Amino acid sequence: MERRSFLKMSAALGCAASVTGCDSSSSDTNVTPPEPPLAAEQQSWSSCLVNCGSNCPIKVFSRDGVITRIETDHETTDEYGVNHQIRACARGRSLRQRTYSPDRIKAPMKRVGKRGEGKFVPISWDEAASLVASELKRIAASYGNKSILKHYGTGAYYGFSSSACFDRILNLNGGFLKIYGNYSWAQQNEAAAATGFSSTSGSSLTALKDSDLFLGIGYNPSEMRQSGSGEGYDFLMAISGNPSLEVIMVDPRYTDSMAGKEDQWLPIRPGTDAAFAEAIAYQMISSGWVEANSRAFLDKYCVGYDQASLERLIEEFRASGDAKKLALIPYIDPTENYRDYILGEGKFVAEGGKTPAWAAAICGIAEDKIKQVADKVMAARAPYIVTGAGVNRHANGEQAMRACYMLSFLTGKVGKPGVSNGALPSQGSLSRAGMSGLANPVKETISFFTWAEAIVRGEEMTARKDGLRGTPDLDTPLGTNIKAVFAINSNALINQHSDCNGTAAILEDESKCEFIVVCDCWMTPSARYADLLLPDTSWLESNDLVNDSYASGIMGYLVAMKAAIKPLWDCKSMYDMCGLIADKMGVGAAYSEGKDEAGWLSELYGKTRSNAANASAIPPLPATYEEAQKIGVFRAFDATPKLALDSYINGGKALSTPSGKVEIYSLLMAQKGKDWVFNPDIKGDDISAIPKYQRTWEGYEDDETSAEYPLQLIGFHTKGRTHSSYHNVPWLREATEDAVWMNPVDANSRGLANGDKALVWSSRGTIEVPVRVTPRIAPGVAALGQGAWYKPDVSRTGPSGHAVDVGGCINSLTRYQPSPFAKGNPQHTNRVQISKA
Ligand SMILES: Nc1nc2c(c(=O)[nH]1)N[C@H]1C(S)=C(S)[C@@H](COP(=O)(O)OP(=O)(O)OC[C@H]3O[C@@H](n4cnc5c(=O)[nH]c(N)nc54)[C@H](O)[C@@H]3O)O[C@H]1N2
Ligand SMILES: Nc1nc2c(c(=O)[nH]1)N[C@H]1C(S)=C(S)[C@@H](COP(=O)(O)OP(=O)(O)OC[C@H]3O[C@@H](n4cnc5c(=O)[nH]c(N)nc54)[C@H](O)[C@@H]3O)O[C@H]1N2
Ligand code: SF4
Ligand SMILES: [Mo]
Repeated sequence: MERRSFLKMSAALGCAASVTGCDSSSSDTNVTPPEPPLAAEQQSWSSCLVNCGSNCPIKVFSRDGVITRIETDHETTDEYGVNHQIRACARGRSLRQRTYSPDRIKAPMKRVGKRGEGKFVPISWDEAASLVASELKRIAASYGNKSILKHYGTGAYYGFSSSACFDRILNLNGGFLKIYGNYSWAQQNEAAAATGFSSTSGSSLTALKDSDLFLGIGYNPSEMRQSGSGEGYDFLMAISGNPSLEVIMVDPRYTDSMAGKEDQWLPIRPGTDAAFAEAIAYQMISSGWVEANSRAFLDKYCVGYDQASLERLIEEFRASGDAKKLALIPYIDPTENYRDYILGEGKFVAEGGKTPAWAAAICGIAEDKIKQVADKVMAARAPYIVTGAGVNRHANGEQAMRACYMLSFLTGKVGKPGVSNGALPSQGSLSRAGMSGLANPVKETISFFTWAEAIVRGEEMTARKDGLRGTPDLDTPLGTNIKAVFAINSNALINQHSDCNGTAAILEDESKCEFIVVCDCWMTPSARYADLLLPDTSWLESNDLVNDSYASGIMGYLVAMKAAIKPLWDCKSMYDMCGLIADKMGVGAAYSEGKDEAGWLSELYGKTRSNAANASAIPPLPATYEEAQKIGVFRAFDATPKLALDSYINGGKALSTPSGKVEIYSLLMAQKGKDWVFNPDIKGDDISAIPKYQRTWEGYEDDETSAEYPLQLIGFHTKGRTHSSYHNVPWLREATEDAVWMNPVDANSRGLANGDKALVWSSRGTIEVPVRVTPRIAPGVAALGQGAWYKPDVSRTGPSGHAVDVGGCINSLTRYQPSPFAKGNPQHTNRVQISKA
């Protein structure tokens, strides 16, 4: 019965997927005529667990084992700040189509062709589990556990049946190589920590009610936090609730976060925010404003503003007798201070001051506009500045973020109502208990971004050269290349990592990495590079307990998910598949701790329910998980404004920097800048203790590449996908155009009109995409939504000398070049040329 209705369902979906070829009024014989309902419709709660920062609840209707329709949360009276609805965006609402997508991986599969060719044969779960168990044993014995990598992957924010199940089996095998950092925030996390806070510790958006100036730099919550209760909605409510707030947005693109809601859009050249920020600082300092208004704040709460500040720090460290502090003294150079750098004084005389005229020539924002912004920042009673992660995903994103963070501190008002610290706004959350991945005996970690390099030269990678962590000293190498990769809910094996063509070449060499496991639901570009494919159940087939995720806006929530349908085909949950592998490894009992899915869910629910942090949930969490599944959604909204650095400025609690203060002069950066080695051939590959605008490879000022590749290309996070997730949903491909944005000036000079097919190429690859000619992008800059699926057409060679990627994946163009401090991904720093295809 179930199979019969599913087949019927597929026919109906096939029709929906190709709207143009399917006319309901015609005599199309492929359409199965509707039949009377077979059974009553059931309703259950699921959740969209993609990495957009929210986990929106999804209401799933099914009949006779088949999903019939999807609705969103509309359970409440939708009063903002009280019980507003957590409505899913277009992506979540397309989950029925995604669940029944024809490219679902339906059974475990083993590679038969060459790696990357995409040829597989189905195998049994028994064979799949045995293969993983034996390969784990073999590779650990031959190369050591450090050679087994669990790769970055963010496709499914499950609570319990998550990729942590793989951590368990890998740890029960003696451990694995872990990664630090992430593709989202690598540079900004390090930049913020070096300065003295977390990159998500900004004042909450409810604090905007007390502000009079909002300066958003690369901040686009309307597109990247789309949930009905997400940051985009909080932002809209905050700015519309404060009509006297002036909103200035700095972005190469005119984003949906503007769309008429801004007072001013300043189109900036990518990678030049530091120059813009420094010119504002120049105005603030050279006019005497800082001396008169914020000098006392800088002296009390920060180190490194001027020479005297650093001299005092040396004295203080000397007097402390603390060995760690004493060891840092040689790294403190008082002549290398922020004030002198900005004004072009002291050792910076030859460089000159960072004047608005200097910055304008770099960042493309006119000198008088920069001066106006500086005047507004100085005049504001409560300036709220936020720097988005688009600024961090650049060649020297660390410096760019730090340069922008400085502006808030120069005002001397951080800690006051309505003021923030430049970081992303704090969010609300309910917390849920999760399953432990068990202890990992391997101590070394590599930057998430350097994994493919570690397949080639992990052996010799060190802390000093490659930012390795967990080694005894700067020069002890990792000692092994990566020999096995587990890519679990990850498309970063190729699609989301930089330089697809370069990565493909590394992965295709089967002598290098010997075993690649991909666990996914769909046949993605990364899945093609697997040796073994493990088909996971999708969210709508799963029971789980999830919270709002990590950036869901001020509203916190929990969703008690209940499988709407049984696992499709031969798919298994990660918990169950890893259970089979654990059995083959002979560690089944240690893996499961004697619990099945229901046992785990009930235990985790119990812990979640007794967590005092969830006491504000509405409705209150009932006694059992089964009861919670009937209710589905629990929410909490705390409207009390959270202020950035409140506990430090207003509460006297020291920061976690070596000085305990906000470090304008970062001691850790000073230390690593001196101790680590950098490549002098790579422009901008060094670490400076004070934030500095830097010329970087393929930046606006890179004259080595500007003639051949005259356009700067940035990626952005598009509404049509979450990264590569949801790319295979035809409805979304129709709803959101994937086209490269070009300014009319750049398009006209190339004879390109709206909708024309164009080739975009860098030295790393060529893609083919349509053109969108729009004044919403700065001249000289092109922009492309990231995440489209890499699809090289080997029958065509592009101007770069590579097969043309007709899928239009931006990572066919991006460069693999770890940033200096975080060793992070500079995926928005690219130079390209574009011509008619
Ligand atoms: N050029 C460029 N590249 C970028 C970025 C950029 O801005 N520009 N952004 C970067 C950022 S910020 C990030 S976070 C990364 C994201 O990179 P990834 O973490 O790889 O994110 P996704 O592309 O969403 O891929 C997630 C994978 O999980 C799979 N998946 C979804 N649901 C499930 C499930 O239930 N079970 C299993 N097993 N698998 C599932 C999806 O099919 C998909 O293959 O990309 C980075 N790459
Ligand atoms: N719809 C949707 N939402 C998402 C995601 C998605 O893929 N799709 N991904 C999620 C994830 S994992 C993450 S990490 C976040 C990413 O969120 P962000 O990192 O904030 O997203 P981006 O689109 O990369 O960048 C934000 C803005 O910065 C701008 N920008 C790029 N370079 C520069 C620059 O040099 N200077 C300035 N001033 N602006 C610049 C871009 O034009 C863009 O408007 O989004 C999350 N939300
Ligand atoms: S993609 Fe994000 S905003 Fe959209 S439904 Fe999913 S969780 Fe919600
Ligand atoms: Mo991300």
